[in-house]
Amino acid sequence: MKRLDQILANGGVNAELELVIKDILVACKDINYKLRQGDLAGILGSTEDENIQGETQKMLDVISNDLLKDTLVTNPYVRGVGSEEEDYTIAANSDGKYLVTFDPLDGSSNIDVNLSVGTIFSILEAQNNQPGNNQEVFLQNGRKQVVAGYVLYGPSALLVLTTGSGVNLFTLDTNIGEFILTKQAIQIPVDTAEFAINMSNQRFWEPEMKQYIDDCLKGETGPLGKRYNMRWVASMVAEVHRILIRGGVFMYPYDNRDPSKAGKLRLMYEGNPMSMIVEQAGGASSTGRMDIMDVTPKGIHDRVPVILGSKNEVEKIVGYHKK
Ligand code: P6P
Repeated sequence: MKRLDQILANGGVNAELELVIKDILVACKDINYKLRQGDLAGILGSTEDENIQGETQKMLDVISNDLLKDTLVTNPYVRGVGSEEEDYTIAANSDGKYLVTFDPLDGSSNIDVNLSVGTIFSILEAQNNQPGNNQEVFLQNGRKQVVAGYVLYGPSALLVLTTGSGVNLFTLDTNIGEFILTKQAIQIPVDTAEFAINMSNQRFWEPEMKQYIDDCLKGETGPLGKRYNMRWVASMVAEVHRILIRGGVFMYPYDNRDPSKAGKLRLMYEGNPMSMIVEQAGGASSTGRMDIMDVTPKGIHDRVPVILGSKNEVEKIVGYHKK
């Protein structure tokens, strides 16, 4: 059974980057411990505060964010961090090489009902000497990511990680506090008959998305010629993990509830890291009109429409947007 550090050493990850990844995972192990305490530690429920996204913060959103932030800002190789829960990017060390963006607890609306949540993270290299509290240094497209990963706090605590040469899955052995390699070089099935979308937003979608879902629902006698199944967990990490393991397509498309926003999900710490993971596992990831990782960010909290998963199905959906 190989431990994470053995895989990183073999994966050509330099010692500095390895330390950044390890610090992220130190915080994630602590988040995992606190999640499993739940009500016993009195840390479920919401705070009185709203984050910059306009979402009410759960207590565990704040706890998870602080654990990651406090660990990373003291790492000598980190220039700065950007978080879904922080208004602005935060400076760490002016001579640090790496920038870390994260959604500390994705899917946190599920916490109070004991469903899966996760931490999503992405690592970029600073391309100039700007300090980490200047968001400009973060604004690189997803192709520039050197690491992407998530920790899924489910029945098992799982780490999915890519450093640019495939996707590996690790399971947390809580007896020794180590992530153990349990699946190597994951490949997403290129075809699927399972889609994940929040159907209650249907009336707000663009016609192209409405048409694709309508055609899915027509089943075997419709233009797509097969019977589709549907899932919606309201936790992107759980949906992406299901897709990595058995295929599928996840969509949070543009909708016109707030025309000023390109979508609900955020580019820098949801769209980009999940797109790197999915593409590294042989899947595809698109806004519907271009690859997500080719989108040029203008701000750390930019939104993006997300269509990702089984390659052939994503290409089909992109085809609807090109008609
Ligand atoms: P809705 C969680 O808040 C999240 O950012 C993703 O993890 C998830 O896929 C989506 O939003 C759920 O959104 O509108 O269905 O609650």
